[in-house]
Amino acid sequence: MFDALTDKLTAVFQRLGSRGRLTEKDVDDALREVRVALLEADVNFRVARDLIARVKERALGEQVLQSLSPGQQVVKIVYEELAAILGGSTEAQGLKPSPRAPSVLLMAGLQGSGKTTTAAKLALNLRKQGHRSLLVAADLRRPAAIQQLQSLGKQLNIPVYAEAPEGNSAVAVARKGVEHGRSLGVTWVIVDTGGRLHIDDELMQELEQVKEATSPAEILLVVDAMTGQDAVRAAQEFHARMALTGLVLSKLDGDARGGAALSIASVTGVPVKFIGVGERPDALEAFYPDRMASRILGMGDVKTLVEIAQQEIDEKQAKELQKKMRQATFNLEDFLQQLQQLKRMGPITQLMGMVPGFSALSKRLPQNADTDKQLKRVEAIILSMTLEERRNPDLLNGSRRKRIALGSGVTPSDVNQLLNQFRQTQKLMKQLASPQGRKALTRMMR
Ligand SMILES: Nc1nc2c(ncn2[C@@H]2O[C@H](COP(=O)(O)OP(=O)(O)OP(=O)(O)O)[C@@H](O)[C@H]2O)c(=O)[nH]1
Ligand SMILES: [Mg+2]
Repeated sequence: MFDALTDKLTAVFQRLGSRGRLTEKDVDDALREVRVALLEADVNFRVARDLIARVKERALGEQVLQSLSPGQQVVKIVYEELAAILGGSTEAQGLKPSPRAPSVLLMAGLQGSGKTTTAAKLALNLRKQGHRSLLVAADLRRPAAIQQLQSLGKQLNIPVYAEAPEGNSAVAVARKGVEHGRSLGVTWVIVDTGGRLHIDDELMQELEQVKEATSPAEILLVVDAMTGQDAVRAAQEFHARMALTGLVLSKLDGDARGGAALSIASVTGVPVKFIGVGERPDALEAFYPDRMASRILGMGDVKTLVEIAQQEIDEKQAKELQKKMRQATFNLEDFLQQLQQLKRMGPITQLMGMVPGFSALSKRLPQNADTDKQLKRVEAIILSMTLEERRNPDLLNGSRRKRIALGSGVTPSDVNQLLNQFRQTQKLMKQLASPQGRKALTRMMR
C-alpha cells in the first residue's frame, strides 16, 4: 500500500537530506515535488494544498533552514503534518462501548465494500480483547449474504443471528438480533447490513431505521480504498445522513494508489478506526495516524510490526529487534532471522511495508517474480554467506560476492543490489539514531 507514493517521497527527501544548507527555494522545490507526488497518489487536492502550505509555513518559521540538518527537519515537519491529516493522534481510536451491554455496532457501506467480511474481522478482533460478540445478518437483500455471514461465524466459532428473509425486514431482524445478544450475555452485537451500488434513499432509510431501532454505540462505514475519491464522497454523504462514529478502510492491501484513503479523515472529520489489509479474518489492523504517516514516508512501522511479531515470536526477541533498529546495529544476520520469522507470520506483503527499507529492497530484485519468490531469493543470498560475512557485510569483496552469487543461483549484480539496499537501510537507521533523528524517532515511538 502507498508504495508509489513512498518511493517518490523517499526520493525527494533523500535529495533534500543530502544537502548541508537549504535555501527557501530548495524547500519550495522539494515541497512542489511532494505536492505532485500526493496528487498523483490521488490525495484530495485541497488536502494536499493545505498540507504543503502548513509545512512551508513551519519550515520557514521555525528556523529550520539555520539548523544543522535542515533536510531532516523538513522531513520531520512533513511527517507531523501528514500524521495530523490522518487523524492526528498517536492512539488508535478504538471502539467505544455504550454504558449498558450489549453495545451495538452497525456496519454500513456501499455494495461490495467489505461490510460482511469486516463484521467478522471485528468480531475476531474483539474476541482477542476478551469480548464476546454476536453477528446479526440484517442484509436480507441477498440470501447469499446471510449464508456468507453464517459461514464466517462458523469458521470463527462466533454466533450468528439470522432469520428467513421472506416477508421480513432488516429492522426487525436487527432489533431481535440485539435482544438475542442480550439474552446470550454478549458485550457486542455487530449488525451486518445490505449495500447498494450507489447511495439512494431506500438504503439510507433502511439504515436510519436500523439505527433508530438499535441505538448503536458505533456506526462504522466501510469504504473500499480501491475506489479513490468516490470513497471520500460516499463517506461524506453517509456521514451527513447517519452521523458515523468511524471509518474502516478496506482493501488497503490491493494496488490502490491509496491517496483517497489518506484524505478521508481530514475531509469528513470522521476518524479512521481500522484498516482491512486482506481477505482473511485476521487481516484487520487498528489505525494509528502517526504510524501510518511513518509508513508512508518510508520510515517503516516498527511498532505495528513488533506487535504482530509479538503474537508469533517471543517478546524478548521483538524487543531486541526494536533496540537493534534504534541503535543501527542491525546486520544481515538479523535481517535473515527477521525474514524467516516473517515467513512464519503469514501474508508477507502485509508486513513488508512495516520494515524500514524493506519494501524498497524487495523491489530491487528481479521484477515479475512474486513476492515470496523474491524473499526466497534474498534468503538464499544471505544463506550463502558465512556467519562472519552476515555480521560484517564490509567483508564482502568482489570474489566473495561472486562465490555467494554462484552459491545462491543469482547474478553478482543481484548480490550487489541487495547489499546496496541493505547499506541504505543501515544508513537510514544511523540517521535515525543521531541525536536529532532519535528525538524524531522517540516522538514516533511514543
Ligand atoms: N483484499 C481484500 N479483500 C477484501 C477486504 N475486505 C473485503 N474484501 C473482499 O471484498 C469482497 C466483498 O466483501 P464483502 O464483505 O462481501 O462486502 P460487503 O460490503 O458485505 O458486500 P455486499 O454485502 O454485497 O454489499 C470479498 O471478496 C472480500 O473477501 C480487504 O481488506 N482486502
Ligand atoms: Mg455483505
